Amino acid sequence: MSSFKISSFEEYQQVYKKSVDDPEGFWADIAGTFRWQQKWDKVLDWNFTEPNVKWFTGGKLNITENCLDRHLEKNGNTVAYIWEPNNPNDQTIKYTYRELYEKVCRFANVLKKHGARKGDRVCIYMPMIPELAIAVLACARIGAIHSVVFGGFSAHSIADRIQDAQASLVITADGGVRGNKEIPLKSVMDDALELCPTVKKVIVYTKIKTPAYMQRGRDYWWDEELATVGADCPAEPMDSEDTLFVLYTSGSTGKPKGVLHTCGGYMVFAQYTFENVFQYSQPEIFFCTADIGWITGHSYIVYGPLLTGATSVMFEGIPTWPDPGRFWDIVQKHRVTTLYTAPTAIRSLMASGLKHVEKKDLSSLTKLGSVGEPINEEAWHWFHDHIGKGNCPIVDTWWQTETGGIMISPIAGITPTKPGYATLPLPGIQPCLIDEKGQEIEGNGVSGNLCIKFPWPGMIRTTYGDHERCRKTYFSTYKNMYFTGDGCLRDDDGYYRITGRVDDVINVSGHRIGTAEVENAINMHTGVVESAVVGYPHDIKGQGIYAYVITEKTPSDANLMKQDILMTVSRIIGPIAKPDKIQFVSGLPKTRSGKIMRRILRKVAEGDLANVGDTSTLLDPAIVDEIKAGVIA
Ligand code: 6R9
Repeated sequence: MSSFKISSFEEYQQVYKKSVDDPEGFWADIAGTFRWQQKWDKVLDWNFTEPNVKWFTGGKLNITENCLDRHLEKNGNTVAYIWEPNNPNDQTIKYTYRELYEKVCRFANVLKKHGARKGDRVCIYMPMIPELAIAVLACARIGAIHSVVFGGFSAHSIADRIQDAQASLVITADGGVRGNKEIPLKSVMDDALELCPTVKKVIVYTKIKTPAYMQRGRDYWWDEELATVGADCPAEPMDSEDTLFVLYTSGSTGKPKGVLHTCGGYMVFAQYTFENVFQYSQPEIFFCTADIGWITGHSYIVYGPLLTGATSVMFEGIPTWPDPGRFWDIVQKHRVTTLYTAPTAIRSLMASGLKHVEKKDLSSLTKLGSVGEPINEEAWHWFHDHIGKGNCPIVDTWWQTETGGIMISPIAGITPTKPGYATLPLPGIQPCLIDEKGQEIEGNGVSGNLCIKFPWPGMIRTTYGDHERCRKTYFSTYKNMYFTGDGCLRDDDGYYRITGRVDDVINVSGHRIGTAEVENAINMHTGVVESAVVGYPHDIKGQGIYAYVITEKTPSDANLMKQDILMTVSRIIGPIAKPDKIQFVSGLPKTRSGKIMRRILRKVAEGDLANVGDTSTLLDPAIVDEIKAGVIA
């Protein structure tokens, strides 16, 4: 179908060069392989000062016609999803492209029946079941903007996101199961909805048959509604630059922002990156272990694979249940060829020992992928040797919610790899390293802040409802550059190695968490005066969360107060943001202007007490000794 799959390293180099010399021609060729209702007039319009980025303007399309309709004639009976349930004894479900198409169209009609129209925001809060993908695609079918909220977020977090997006409709389930835990999704959503007057309708899928409160006139059962609508649903014509979705992510400030992606560019980029990086062709079986609540799931469980006509595994559960061999059982059972997972999962499975790997038949695997955080060499080698048996290339893919798809990564089997390196930019991507003064650092064997100097189709267009925030966050640090927030090294071969965030974002088990967000949550707890949160190296999670907390008075039961703080953070954000360590302190190291010196707090949290550096500019240098003395190892 496509004509953009690179097949050798020489070709990569040539195509890369072409993509820099003539970016518009390069992307136009790729875009030409899609189904457009009307061709674009102009490939690209841009400046990074406002910023204003528009791709394929004047073009009309619907991404679901490219994900579904265009496969029907020849590949309608190809399996789109192999759904693996949480409980290995339950039934696997397979949906062909035709079945998926039918389910999407019918559910899209349910959304229409309940008033959803092009441009309306729909919040989706569901477990990892096929209906989640169906809900996402049904929104896209009618031009409604989906905002998927990860099933692990609290009512408070959901409410924030619904309010920010002013969503009018919610799609959820009675509950979900992960491992041996049941999550009462509807009940959490009901708490959120108390704070969300914009939501008029809620569609509820029955998954675990847990009792659910169903408010008359607001809440409707998914299955019952399906029976009331027709099967046909024409795809809404969308402009290239109409919004496809919003996905909230954490930044340096307390409030998560809605990263906004548009229809045409995101579509082109999702398929281009999927097909090239993973070198996908039928009948390979692709398994991305992410949750659709994160960007990785959006681009490489839903859109990228479906646009490509791929067969993917969607997994409801967690890697460690019923035992830490679950991923390998799934690989064996479904003859998975490509496994795309996160370093944190690799490290945790590595820690549980080879006994869970040894008896599994992993011979179907030909390619491996990693995403979400830097992969340490030990984990890389374990993945390579014990899962890939030494003959599967690993693609270490660097990208972000804001980039829409993979940016810097090996092309599987084509780019020579190096442990810990995301290697080289994909054709069409122009990264650069910038020094403190804002100057580009040329040459190799250098490091700096990672920026991108030319637009690509999948990039963020704005932060929902607050364009100024988008400009400030990404386009104001360096002139005419998109700033990623990551530090990066380019070695003597020109290979890129991402070294981690240089802002106040920490990466816990591959999840982005803003330190300010966690601080705000802790500060909401009664008796807390102030707090400061930093990341520290954690063997399994990559980074752990270390919180320094000042209390009004010495807690009578310090342990209980710590538990209470954890409960508060769970309530306000979700369990993923719970600090690993809490240290009560009487003060924080502040400069005379009142700024917290996080550098010092980081050093202490890392256990590097000898190197906290100069403390003479602090308001109260003595506080550092107290903090050092109380450090939690
Ligand atoms: C896709 C995704 C983005 C941040 C990013 C960076 C880190 C992602 C990485 C990586 C090193 C990789 N990150 N992939 N760091 N090597 N291969 O994870 O999006 O959740 O928005 O996180 O994750 O720090 O800036 P998102």
